[in-house]
Amino acid sequence: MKQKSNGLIAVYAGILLAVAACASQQPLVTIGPAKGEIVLAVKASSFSFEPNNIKAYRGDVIVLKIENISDSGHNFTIKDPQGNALQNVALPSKETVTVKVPLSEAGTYEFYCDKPFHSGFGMKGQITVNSEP
Ligand SMILES: [Cu+2]
Repeated sequence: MKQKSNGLIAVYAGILLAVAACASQQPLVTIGPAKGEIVLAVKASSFSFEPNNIKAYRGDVIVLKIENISDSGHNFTIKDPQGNALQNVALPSKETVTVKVPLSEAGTYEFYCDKPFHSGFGMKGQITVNSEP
């Protein structure tokens, strides 16, 4: 009985480590300033967006071409720095969806998949928007 529960703890620890690894922040990708639209290709998979750590500039419009390379349906939700949802779009399996987001203010725009548990598994990221350089 005691041995059994120890094994269970080891399994949970392994899952936690795997989730922590998935959720790790990727290298920073800087785009702009462009004084206009900037197209950025993003890959969605189970459970990540790549890139997920983006730096951009106020006044630009980021045009995300999000390709869901996984066999599962996902979602892309992005919020402005105040936490208001700007976009909430479905990402069907093996399809590419275009999402346009005007970056009208400086601050952090968080994005994530709104399916249950997916953001907790690492399916999230942010666009840090700076004032013009
Ligand atoms: Cu998802």
